[in-house]
Amino acid sequence: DGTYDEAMIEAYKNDGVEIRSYDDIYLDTKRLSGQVLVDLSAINYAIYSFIDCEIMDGSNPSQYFKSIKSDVEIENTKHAHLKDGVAMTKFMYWLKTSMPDDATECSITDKLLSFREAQELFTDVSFNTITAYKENAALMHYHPSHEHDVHVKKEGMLLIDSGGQYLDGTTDITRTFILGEISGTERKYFTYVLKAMLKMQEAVFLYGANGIWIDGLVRHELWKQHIDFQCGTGHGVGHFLNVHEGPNDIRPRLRDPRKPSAIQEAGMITTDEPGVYIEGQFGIRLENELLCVEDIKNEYGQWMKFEPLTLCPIDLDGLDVSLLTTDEREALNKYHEFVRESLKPYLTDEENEWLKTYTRGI
Ligand SMILES: [Mn+2]
Repeated sequence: DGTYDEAMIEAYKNDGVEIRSYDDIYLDTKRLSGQVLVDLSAINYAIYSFIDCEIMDGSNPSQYFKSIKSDVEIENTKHAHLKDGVAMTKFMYWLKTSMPDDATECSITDKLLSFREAQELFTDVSFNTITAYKENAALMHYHPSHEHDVHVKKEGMLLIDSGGQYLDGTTDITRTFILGEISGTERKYFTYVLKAMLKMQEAVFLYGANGIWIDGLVRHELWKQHIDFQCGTGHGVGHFLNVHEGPNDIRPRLRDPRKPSAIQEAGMITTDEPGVYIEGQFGIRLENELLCVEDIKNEYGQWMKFEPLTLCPIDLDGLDVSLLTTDEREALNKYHEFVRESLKPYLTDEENEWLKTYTRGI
């Protein structure tokens, strides 16, 4: 109908794709014959009722192909994470050293945005930033609002779940920052959340492990303490696309009982984001994005592991180091060394000096 660019239509035609008018789908659906693959959880009833042949219910295979990133996408994504890490770490330095006394959830959100905007190829946030102070962080999908802006003081915890869309990749990161005094309970739970996050980041598993298996591994760290959280542990992330992308969910049960939990494949990018939410008191969440890669292969099969992509310190001010095992301390130190060395060329001398303290070995 003339709303499409001619060159685009031509390019699609060369790839065997024909552009049709939007409403043609209903009559075209009626003309289908033989067997058709339909994702019954993703179509409307009108389309369903027009199908007059055998239906095979299943996911669109393109979802799976898309979730396995190409070498170029992986290289670009790493670059996007480097820039996002520079922005997040400069922001953390500001938060820890220069946050003004009249700071609010909204003013802090704007400040974080300004650090992302300074990065090349930044286009927008990848979702509305969740900046949640103290008990607001216990509400899982909280967003700050100008109508009810909240004063942020130099005490307690501040949870920020945010991300950026860059032309070379999409990011999603959560950090819980310690702004001053916190209670012993908060410190204990902060440390348990870190233990759970490290479980996935450090996981080694035989090829074939799916999202339910990995969820159990992570959640067990919290279940040992008889605490749980009412959401998934992780999700796939698109490449300059949706910040939530299937099928590589990490969650305790299937979203749709007809779709099996996806197996982790090399090249998938998945978030690792356990949390603890205590109503009326506080919320703690830590989130890194992980790239699934092949480990060694031996007589047991192909071993798999994860590489962290996210580059920002975990706030050591929230930790009770005595609750960590030697392995956990080594894993955190290894991650912090990776953060420090990766970001070093892009930070000022003052920021690097500060970063040394916040990535120190524990
Ligand atoms: Mn996420």
